[in-house]
Amino acid sequence: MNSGNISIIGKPNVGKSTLFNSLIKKHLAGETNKPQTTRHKIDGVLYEKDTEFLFVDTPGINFNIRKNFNRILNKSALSAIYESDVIVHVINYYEIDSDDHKVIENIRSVEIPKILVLNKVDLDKKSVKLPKILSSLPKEITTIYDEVIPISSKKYSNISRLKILIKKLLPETSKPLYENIISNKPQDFFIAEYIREACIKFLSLELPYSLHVEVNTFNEEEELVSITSTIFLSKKSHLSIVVGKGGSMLVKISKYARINSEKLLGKKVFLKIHVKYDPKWKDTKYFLNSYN
Ligand SMILES: Nc1nc2c(ncn2[C@@H]2O[C@H](COP(=O)(O)OP(=O)(O)OP(=O)(O)O)[C@@H](O)[C@H]2O)c(=O)[nH]1
Ligand SMILES: [Mg+2]
Repeated sequence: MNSGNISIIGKPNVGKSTLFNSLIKKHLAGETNKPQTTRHKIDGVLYEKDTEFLFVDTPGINFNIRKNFNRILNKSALSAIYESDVIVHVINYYEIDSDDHKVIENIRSVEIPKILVLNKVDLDKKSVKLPKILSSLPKEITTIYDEVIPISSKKYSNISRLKILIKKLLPETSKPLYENIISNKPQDFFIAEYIREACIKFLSLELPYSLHVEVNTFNEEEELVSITSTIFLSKKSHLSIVVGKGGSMLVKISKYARINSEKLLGKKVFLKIHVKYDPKWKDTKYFLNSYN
């Protein structure tokens, strides 16, 4: 059989998490139209016939490294590259800009098989642009990659073909490495991520980057999982925005997170969310330990 780690990398917002979720056929990673949605490496295991894929979604590599936080995210993404057996580099199909080139510079001399994925081809409604783009890809780029493939993560097109290409590049192993698990991340990590994803989806752009979510208690019974969690905010004025008129925003966030949690856990979920003002959440042990 073939088995190994596949890192999914690229600049922010190109669709890495959407691709990751499409590959593993589960909603594990947050997908939104705002950059820097992913903050942690997230792994997901897929078993298919005689292949075991361990896909790793990573934070978008961001070259505005004046911000300390971006530096932490980049370190997390770049470390995934070195731990992988295959690198999947995702770009928007319609452009290779300077930020994509910077990612290319980071992987150019890494001796691990690489696939260039041109994502979002569904936007090319009449299929006019793609053939031109494929035929005009510069040689200095295509020679870096073992394979180049256009896909649409959102519409699931060419995903099976991508899996075949990955499989060919994975090492052979005598037995499975990750028997019977969905992910190496604990279940409460995903619950916190669903809440954060809902915040990014439903709240204004700058607010989600100034918040953090922790799961405080997680009690699993036979038919019900009871979870309490806290959203930490850096600004006092954000409290009323997150809670909303008569609590309406918090109800919306809670509903989104609960539905996704129930799908993941396969049980009814009771989810209680507290909201707290704490400008120092980036210094908390819980947050910092999450990068170890
Ligand atoms: N039309 C189209 N949109 C897509 C496709 N894949 C992803 N998107 C959209 O692109 C946006 C970004 O998707 P994400 O999966 O969150 O991107 P990401 O690269 O993980 O972003 P970061 O985690 O912020 O680095 C979302 O609005 C997705 O719905 C696709 O194949 N087609
Ligand atoms: Mg992402």
